[in-house]
Amino acid sequence: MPSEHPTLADYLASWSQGDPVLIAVAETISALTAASAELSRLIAEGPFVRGLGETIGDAGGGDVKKFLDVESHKLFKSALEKAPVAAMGSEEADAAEVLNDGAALVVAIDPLDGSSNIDTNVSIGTIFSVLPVPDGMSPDAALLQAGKEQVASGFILYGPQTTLVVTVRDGTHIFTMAPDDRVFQLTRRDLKIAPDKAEYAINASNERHWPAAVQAYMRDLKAGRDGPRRQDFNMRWVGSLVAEAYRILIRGGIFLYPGDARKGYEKGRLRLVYEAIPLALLMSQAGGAATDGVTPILDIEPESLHQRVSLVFGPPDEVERIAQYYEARPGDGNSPLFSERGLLRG
Ligand code: FBP
Repeated sequence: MPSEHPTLADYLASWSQGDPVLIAVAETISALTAASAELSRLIAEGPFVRGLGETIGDAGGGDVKKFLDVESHKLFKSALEKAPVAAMGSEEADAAEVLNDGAALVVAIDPLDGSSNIDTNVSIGTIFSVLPVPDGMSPDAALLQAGKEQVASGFILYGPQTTLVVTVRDGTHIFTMAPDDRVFQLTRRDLKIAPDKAEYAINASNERHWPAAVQAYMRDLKAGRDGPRRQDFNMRWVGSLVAEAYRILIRGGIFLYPGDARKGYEKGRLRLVYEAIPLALLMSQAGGAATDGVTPILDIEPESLHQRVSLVFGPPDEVERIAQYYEARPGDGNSPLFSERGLLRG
């Protein structure tokens, strides 16, 4: 009798069906999750490992580099060296790193998202995007393909449970790591984002810097049942993108990290290639949507590995509603494609 909770390995084997390209994707996901199981153990050791949450440098643009950021990068790099991966583009390295010449895939990765939360014992995670290397394309260029070209993406959440949220373009599924044998097992198949949860996630301390479109949208949400939405909204802000994404996949709600008027935040805070793009595929496979406020994240052609982007995700109707606020304020949009879409629509 098939198990109620098939393992990740079983799921990937039955999905890949002996196809060499799909087997390469499966091997890559297995390598990533094996490293994540090790990382989860290291995180759980917390105060027993000297300096785990220690800041060891400034990564620029409001980011600090912690000991655990560097350790996570090393763990994933050494795991991917043994997978069919030509290059890895990581938040923790300035340029893409070559792994296996001629291999079929590349991986973009944020080895440890939410690292400002390490020492507060709050959920953190690893986000990854798997892309093909088309014939004649260099691995560097392959890392900068639009998100719609991804063959797989996912994140591992190190929280009360260690959980993998993954898509191989066959729905978005959750695998939970069993505490005894540390094997990932399918615990939720084919997630679908709830369309109408009245909950938002945004760092409200930046309100005065937001574009007028976001200020107007948020004013309408906060007006609750006395405002145009005619219902009260709840707020959550964990400060770990992976935790917000997980909550929204599980119970709905909307996430915004818009570009704003602060120096260095004009294009937002989050990274396009290894944060927004993989999350956007997970969202779309779960019936949701992700944009930079206006343009679908999966359609954006990245220009550089560490590029920042405004990010909005959640149920499609709410994401579209936010686009309308931007469109109602021409010139206020932070998206370079704002006027293009306006023109297209016109
Ligand atoms: P890192 O990738 O450097 O960990 O930073 C990303 C992040 O921590 C996200 O997880 C989170 O959504 C955001 O920054 C929080 O930013 P802020 O502190 O401005 O609210």
